Amino acid sequence: MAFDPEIRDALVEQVRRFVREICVPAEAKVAEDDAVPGEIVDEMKQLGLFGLAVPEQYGGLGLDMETECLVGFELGWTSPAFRSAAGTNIGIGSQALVLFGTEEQKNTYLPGIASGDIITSFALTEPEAGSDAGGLKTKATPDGNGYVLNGNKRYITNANVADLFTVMARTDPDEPGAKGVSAFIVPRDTPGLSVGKPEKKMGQQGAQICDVNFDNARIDGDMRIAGEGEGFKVAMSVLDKGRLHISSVCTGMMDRLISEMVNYAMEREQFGKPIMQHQLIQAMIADSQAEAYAARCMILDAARKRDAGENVTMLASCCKMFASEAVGRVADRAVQVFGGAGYVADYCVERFFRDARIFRLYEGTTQIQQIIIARELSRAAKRGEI
Ligand code: COS
Repeated sequence: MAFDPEIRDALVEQVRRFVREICVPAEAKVAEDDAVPGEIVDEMKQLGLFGLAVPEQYGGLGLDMETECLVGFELGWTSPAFRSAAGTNIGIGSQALVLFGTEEQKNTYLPGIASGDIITSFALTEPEAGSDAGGLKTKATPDGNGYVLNGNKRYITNANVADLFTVMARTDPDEPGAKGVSAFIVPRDTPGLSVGKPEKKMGQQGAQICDVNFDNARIDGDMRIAGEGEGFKVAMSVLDKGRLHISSVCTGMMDRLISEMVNYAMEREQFGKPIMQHQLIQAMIADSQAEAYAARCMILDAARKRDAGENVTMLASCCKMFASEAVGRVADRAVQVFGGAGYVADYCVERFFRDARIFRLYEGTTQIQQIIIARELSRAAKRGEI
C-alpha cells in the first residue's frame, strides 16, 4: 500500500525535528554514558518509532518500505545508538512475526512491540556461525508439545534489554545446513535463558551487544514461527528488509558527515582562505555528496520495488554493500577535512568514524552481499533472464 504523501511528509518532518532538536544535542552524553536517556526513549515511543514497521491493525504505523527508508535517512543523521534503541523492534526483531507469525502470535506480541513495551532482539549469529549462518549449532530438540533449546548466540544487539528473542535453532540434527533450521520466539523470562555482559565495542556507544545462552530452555510448540526447517528462510527474508533499513541509516549518516564537512570547511581558513575554496577539499566533499545521492536513489528504487511485491534480495544486498562501504569512505574523508581536529573526540566526526565501521559487518558483511549479488545474477542467467 502506498503511503499518503501528506502523512508521509509530516511524519518525516516530525522525525527530522526530533532527531535534530533532541538527539543531536544529546550525542556526546550518550557516548559518554553508553546509554540513551530513558526520557528520549520514551519520546521515541510516543512518536511511534518502535512500531514503524508493525501493521496498523496491531498498533503500529504500518509504513511501507519507501517511507521506512525516508525515516531511516532522518534517523541516520544522529548517533546510531538512537536508531538502535528502536531499531530491532523496527527491523530484525519484529519482522519474523510480521512476515510469518500466526494470527495468534501477532495478536499476542505485535501491539507491545509497536508501543515499545516489548523490546525485541534477533538471535542468529553464534560463536562458530557468523557469515555461515546456515551452519548454526544451537539445538531445538523436540520434547512433548514443545522444544528444548541448548546453545549460544553471540553479539546480539539489544539482548541486554530485550523481552523477546527471535531465535534460529537447529531442529534437525541430521541436516547440518540451512534446511535443518527453525525459527522461534523466546521470551526473556524463559528458565534456562541467560544474557551475558555487554561487550566493549569500537563505536556505537549507547547500543549494546551481548551473548545469549540457552541451557535446557523449554518453550512450547506454538512459539515456533513458520514450519520446521523453514527458519533459515524466515531469517533471510527478515534480513532482506533489514538490509534496506540499514542502508538508509548509512545514507543519513553520510548526509550528516557532509554537513559537518561543508560547515567546517567554510569556517576553517588555511593559506589565507577558507579550506572550502581549496580544490582538493572540494573533491573530497563532492565525491561524498555524489555517493550519498547515489545511495539514496538506489535505496528508494529498491524500497519501491519491495513495496510493489518484487523480490529484492539482490537489490537489498546492492544497497547494503554500496551504502555501508560509502559511509566508511565519507567518514574517512570527514576526518581528513577536519585534519588534526578530526582525530580529537571533541568533534563528532571522530565518533561517527568509529560508529560507521560496524555497518560493513552486521546484517551480512560486504563479502556476503557480494556473494548474494553474484548468486542472484547466476540464477537469473540460468533462467535466461540476463
Ligand atoms: N529470502 C528467502 N529465502 C532465502 C533467501 C532470501 N533472501 N536467501 C536464501 N533463501 C533460502 C534459499 O532459497 C534456500 O532454500 P531452498 O534450498 O529451498 O532453495 C535456503 O534459504 C538456503 O539458502 P542458501 O543455499 O543460499 O544458503 P547458504 O547456507 O549457502 O547461505 C548466505 C547463504 C551466505 C547468503 C547466508 O548464510 C547469509 O546471508 N549469511 C550472512 C548472515 C548474516 O547476515 N548475519 C548477520 C546476522 S544478523 S545482525
